[in-house]
Amino acid sequence: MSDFTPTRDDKFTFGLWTVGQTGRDPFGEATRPALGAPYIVERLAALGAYGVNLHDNDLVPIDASAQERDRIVAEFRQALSDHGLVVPMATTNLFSDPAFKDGAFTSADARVRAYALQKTMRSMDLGAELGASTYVFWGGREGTEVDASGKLLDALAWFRDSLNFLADYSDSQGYGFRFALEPKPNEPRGDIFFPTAGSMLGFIATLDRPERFGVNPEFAHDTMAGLNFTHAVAQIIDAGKLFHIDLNDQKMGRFDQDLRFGAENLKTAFFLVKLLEDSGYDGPRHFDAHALRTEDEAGVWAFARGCMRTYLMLREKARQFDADADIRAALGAYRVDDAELAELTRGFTPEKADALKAREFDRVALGRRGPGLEQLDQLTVELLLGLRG
Ligand code: GLT
Ligand code: MN
Ligand code: MN
Repeated sequence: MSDFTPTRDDKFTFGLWTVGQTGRDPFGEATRPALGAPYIVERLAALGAYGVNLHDNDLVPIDASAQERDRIVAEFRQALSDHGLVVPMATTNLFSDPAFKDGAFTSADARVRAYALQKTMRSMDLGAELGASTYVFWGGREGTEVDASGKLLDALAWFRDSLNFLADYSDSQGYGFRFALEPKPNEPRGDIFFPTAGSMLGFIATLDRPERFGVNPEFAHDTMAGLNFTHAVAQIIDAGKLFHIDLNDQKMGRFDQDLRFGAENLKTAFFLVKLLEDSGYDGPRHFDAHALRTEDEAGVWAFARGCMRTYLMLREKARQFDADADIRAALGAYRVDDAELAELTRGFTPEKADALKAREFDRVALGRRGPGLEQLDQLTVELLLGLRG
């Protein structure tokens, strides 16, 4: 039995911006010092992480000279190779600079849209140089407060044009990126375009090369809006579009809290881990979260260790769930299989339709059956509380 210490094989990753977060929020200044990127690499490696992800400006300041950029990147690459970490994912900061205050790819100003493309191409160059294979787009500023702007349909078209352009850029450079689009309903904009996984999936189908694009769902983003994150991830997996995932936690209906994984909704986290493991998803488990503002540096590493330990503990619980005889019996009783009906209802033929229409069902008996879900759920709670052997 594991002692829940992660190894590289668990593929846990953190963004430079996550453990590097200094506690700044809209109401208060930083509460802990910034950490250098090479130091973050060293500490994450010691904790058993697999990789580190970044925005361009997490590593290279937006106004750095070419020489400064090359020096910073060389030092970072040295740290990665010294400590055996990889960079599986890269992304662009298209939200912090005032130039992007009314959107990047969806700005009403053609100059901002062009600058966003330029910045993203340069950031893709950096990601490719660091070996990243996944490229995330989180459109934090792609939205509105004022729909009198009248740009809703234009914004969708501008966003599509930009992604098509960048997919072709990736091909022209031989980067081979898989792009992962990250939905969020609001914050920092009043309303962000593409608020849910389903809206991203619908949009991806309209791109020139939809096979290059998938989704990067985030636990907190669906939970903020009162949605069931595990259901969203199931739909993304079903569509073959789970290219990356952001794990964290969140109270429903609040500002984006980015809490430690499992800190708030343990049962949902359990079913999410079970779904990921059962599905065979083999990409990074990325923690897009940060330590509470109350914490010092020790609290940051306790946070990072906690994210990974909780994932591993829930993975162990998922194995126990599958092996538990009472749970297996409850699940067996819940599902009713019928080979003849399965044949009749799969693959339309006029004969099957006629046979089905002629079939007698005991509707009242169907409605009378108790599926045993209360018992199944209680067994799950007891398992999670460690009270089932
Ligand atoms: C920012 C945001 C996240 C995104 C990151 C990638 S940046 O922290 O809150 O959800 O995944 O751009
Ligand atoms: Mn995220
Ligand atoms: Mn978030």
